[in-house]
Amino acid sequence: MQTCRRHLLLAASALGIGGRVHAHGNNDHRNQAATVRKEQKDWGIAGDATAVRRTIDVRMGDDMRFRPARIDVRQGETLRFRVHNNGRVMHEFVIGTPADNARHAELMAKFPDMEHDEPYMAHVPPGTTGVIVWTFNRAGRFEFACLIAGHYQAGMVGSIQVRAA
Ligand SMILES: [Cu+2]
Repeated sequence: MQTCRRHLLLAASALGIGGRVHAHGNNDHRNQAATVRKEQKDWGIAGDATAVRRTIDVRMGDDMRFRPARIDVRQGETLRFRVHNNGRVMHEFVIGTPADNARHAELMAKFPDMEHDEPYMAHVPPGTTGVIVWTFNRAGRFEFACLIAGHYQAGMVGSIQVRAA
């Protein structure tokens, strides 16, 4: 138990999200994390539903692919992603820089039970749909990825190109 906690803390500090990585079954903390925090990230900031002008449906499958695999955005746009899991196993949709996602995926491979929840990610059980509203206020090339152990490594990654306004 002690070792497990230490690993989670290491994982949390490596992610720079101190205290927001929880062991499975810790529902109290998960509820707290459900409150959307607006924190500027390199790849944007949590968006308001009222600002949404475009909704993008993304499908995820057990073939470890996203459809579409590329999304083009104008800087300043707020998008609603409806993320459908058509597979039989859990998948997730996590927006980030390629470097952040790669680092995060490595941690998920080491600590498969690590829970994480942020406004730029959706964890989608089989046969269900997750929703994210995100504002792309910074231009650049970003990614969406499934960071579940083995999925990212199998190529479950898509690209987001945000064109400068
Ligand atoms: Cu997946």
